[in-house]
Amino acid sequence: MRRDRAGVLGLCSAMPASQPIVIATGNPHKVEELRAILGGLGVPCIGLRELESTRSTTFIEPEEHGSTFETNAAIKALSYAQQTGLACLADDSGLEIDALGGRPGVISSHYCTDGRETGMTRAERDAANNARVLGELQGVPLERRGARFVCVMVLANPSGVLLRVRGTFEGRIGELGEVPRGSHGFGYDPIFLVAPEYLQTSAELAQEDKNRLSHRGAAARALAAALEERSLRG
Ligand code: ITT
Repeated sequence: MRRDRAGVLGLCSAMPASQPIVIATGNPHKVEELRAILGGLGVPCIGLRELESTRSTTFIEPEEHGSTFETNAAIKALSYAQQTGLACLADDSGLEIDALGGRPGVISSHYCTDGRETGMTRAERDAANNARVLGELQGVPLERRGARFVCVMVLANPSGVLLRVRGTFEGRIGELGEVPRGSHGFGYDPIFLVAPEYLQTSAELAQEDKNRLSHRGAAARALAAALEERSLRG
C-alpha cells in the first residue's frame, strides 16, 4: 500500500506536501522503526536529531507529566511542532502488565526509579526496568503474566493536534531464566513473549517482523489510513 507523497501529505492545508513529517522523539530505535514503517507507506520523515543538526540548534524536550499515553503524546507533538514550525509526529508508548494492574504504563521508560529521571543511560534503564518487572512477577502463574505494548501517536502542527491513533501488541512476560532473550529492539523487548505462540521475545524478531506485529506498526498504519481518508475527503 504505497502512497505518493502529495497524496498523503497534501491532505490538509495545515501540512504542506513539500515538507516531511518530523518524528519527534529522542529515541533512535523509535526513529528507525517509524521511518521504516511510514517511509514504506510513502510518508517522508525526518528525525528530530537530524533536523537539529541541519538547523544547528537543540530543541527543548518537554516534560511528560500526563497520566495517559494520549496526553503525553499530545504534549510532545505540540511542543516540537511549535519549536520547529513543522508537522510533528510524537508517540507515547509503554507496557501494561495485567498482574501489575496495568503498570508500568506511562512510567515505562523510568519504571526502575518509579518514573523519576536519573542520570542513567537508556541501556542501564532498560536493564533495570526489566529486572524490576521480572522480580515483581516472580511466582506469578502464566495465566496472569499477560501484557501488551501500547502506542498512541499524535500528529500536530504549530496550531494544534491534527490526528490521534492507538495501536497494541499482545504478549506475556516470560519467567526469569526463560528470558531475557534476543538482541534486537529495545526496552522490554527481551522479556516480552509474542502472542499467540509465546515462543519468541520481541527482541528475537527481525525488524520487519516487529514492524508488522507491533503496537507502533499498528498505530503507524492507522495513521496512514487516517491521513488517506482525510485526503480523500479533501
Ligand atoms: P521519547 O519520549 O523520546 O519518544 P522514550 O523511549 O522515553 O522516547 P516513551 O516515553 O514512549 O519513549 O517510553 C516508552 C517506554 O516504553 C520505552 O522507554 C520502553 O521502555 C517501553 N517501550 C515502548 N515501546 C517499546 C517497544 O517497541 N519495545 C520495547 N519497549 C518498549
